[in-house]
Amino acid sequence: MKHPHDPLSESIKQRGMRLIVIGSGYVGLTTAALFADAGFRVVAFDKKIEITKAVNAGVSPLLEDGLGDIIRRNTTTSRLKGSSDPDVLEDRHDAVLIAVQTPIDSSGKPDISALSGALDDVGRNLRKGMLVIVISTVPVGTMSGFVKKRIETISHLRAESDFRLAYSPERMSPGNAVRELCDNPRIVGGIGPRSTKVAAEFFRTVCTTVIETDAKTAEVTKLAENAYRNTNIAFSNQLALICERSGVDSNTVIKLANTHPRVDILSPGPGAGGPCLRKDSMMLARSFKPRELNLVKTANDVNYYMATHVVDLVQQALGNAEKNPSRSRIAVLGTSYKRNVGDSRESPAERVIRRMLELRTYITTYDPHSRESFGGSRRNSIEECVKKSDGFVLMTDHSDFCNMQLARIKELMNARPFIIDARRVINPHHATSLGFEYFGIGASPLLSKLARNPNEESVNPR
Ligand code: SAJ
Repeated sequence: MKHPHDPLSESIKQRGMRLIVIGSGYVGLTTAALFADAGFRVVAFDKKIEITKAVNAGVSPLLEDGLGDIIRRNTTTSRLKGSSDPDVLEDRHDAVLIAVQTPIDSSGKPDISALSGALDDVGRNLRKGMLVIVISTVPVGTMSGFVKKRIETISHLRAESDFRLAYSPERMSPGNAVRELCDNPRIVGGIGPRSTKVAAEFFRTVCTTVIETDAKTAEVTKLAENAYRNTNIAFSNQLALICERSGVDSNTVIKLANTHPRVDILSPGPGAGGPCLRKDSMMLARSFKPRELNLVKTANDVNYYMATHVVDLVQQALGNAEKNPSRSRIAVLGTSYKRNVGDSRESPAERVIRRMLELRTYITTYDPHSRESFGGSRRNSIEECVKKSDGFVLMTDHSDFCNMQLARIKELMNARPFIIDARRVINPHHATSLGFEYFGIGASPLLSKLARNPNEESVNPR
C-alpha cells in the first residue's frame, strides 16, 4: 500500500528537524554530535552535569577518536547543545532519540527504569508527526509491548499513525564510535512501515548503509550479534583450557584452525567484560527454554569462569615459588575491560582482584587508561606497580603493555618472579630466558620451557 508523503521526510532532507537525544553516554553523545554535524539542531541531554558542561565548553567528555573535533565545531555554530535541565524536554522537538542505559541485575533481570523514565518524558511532550527512536538495547518484544503502550497511554496518540516509532540498535565499538557509527551498516526497524521508512531516511543522513526491517527483528538481531561474539569467545576460552591440559598451545591451534576458510575462532582471555556481551547474552538467554539446553547462558558461565582460572594460575605460580598468597604481593596490569579503552565495567580484572584480596594478597594495579583499582592499591606506572611484587598478572592487552621492558621489570621484582599472561602478549621464551616463570591462558605449561627462538614474536592470533 502506498502511504501519503510524510512531512518528516521533507524536514529531514532540509535539515529542518530539531532533535533531542536523551542519554549522552558514548552512544548517545556520538549520535548527537554526528547528527549535528549532518546539519540538524541537536540537544544532547544527560542528567550528569559534568557531561553536558563539557559539551557546552566544546570538549568531549569521552575518549572517543575524533569526537572532540566534531563537538567543538558544532557547539561553535550552536547546532549542538548539552543540557541537564529537564525543562528542555518540553521544548519543541521533531525527533527524540533514546540512548539511556538498560543494565541487568545480578539475576539477569533487565532494569528498564531509565528507559521507562525517558518514555514518560517523551509521552508527556509528544506531538503529532514526531519521530521517536529507541537506541538502547532492549529485551525481545519491548518495542511493540512496553515502549509503545507507555508512550501511547501518556500521550493519547497512536504509534505509526499519529507519530513514528522505531528501534535502531547501535553497533559501535567503544573507542571507534564515530567511525563505526557512520560506516557500520545501521539496522532500523519501525513499529510499522511508515515508521521504518522515515527512521531509515533519518539515519541515511549520517550512516553509509541503512538496512530496513521491523522492530522485533531488529531487537533479536542486536542481542544475537553480541551473544554470537560472546559464544565464540567462550568456545575459544574452553579450547584454551583444553589446550593447557593437553600440553599444546591454543594460539597455534586457533591460528591453524582459522586457516580453514569457514572457521573464525576469536582469542581466549580472562573473560568477556564490558557492558554489552554478557548483558545482551543474558537478555537473549531469558527468552529460551528449556534452561538446561541454553547454549548462550553456558557461554556466559564459561567466560565468567576464566577469572577463577586466572586466580588458580596465580596460586599455582605462588605454590611453585613456595610463597603464600597472604604474604605475597601481586601486580595487576590493566583494569579496564578491553584494549586501549578506559571503561572498566564488568572487567574480568575486578573478579581477579577481589578474589586475591579475599586471599589477603597485597594487590597493586596500573592502567594507563583507567583510574579504577577495584580495591587494589593504584600506581602510576608499570614500574611502580611491579616494584617488590612476586608476580604480575597482565589482564588487559593495552598497547602500552605489548612492548614492556621485561629485563628492567624483572630487576624491580622479588626473587622467583612469575607472569600470568591472560592476553598472550608476552613472548614466553623471552620471559623464561630472563628468569620469569611464565603462565599464559591457553599456553601449555611446557611452552615456556621449549627451546625456540627467543626473538620470535608473541603468538597472539589477533
Ligand atoms: N574479547 C576476548 N577475545 C576476543 C575479543 C574480545 O576475550 O577475541 C573480550 C574483550 O577483551 C572484552 C570483551 O571480550 O573484555 C568484549 O569486547 P568486544 O570488543 O568484543 O566488545 P564490546 O563489548 O566493547 O562491544 C560490543 C561490540 N559487539 C560486537 O562486536 C558484536 C560492539 O560492536 C557493540 O556496539 C557493543 O558490544 C554494544 O554496545 O552492544
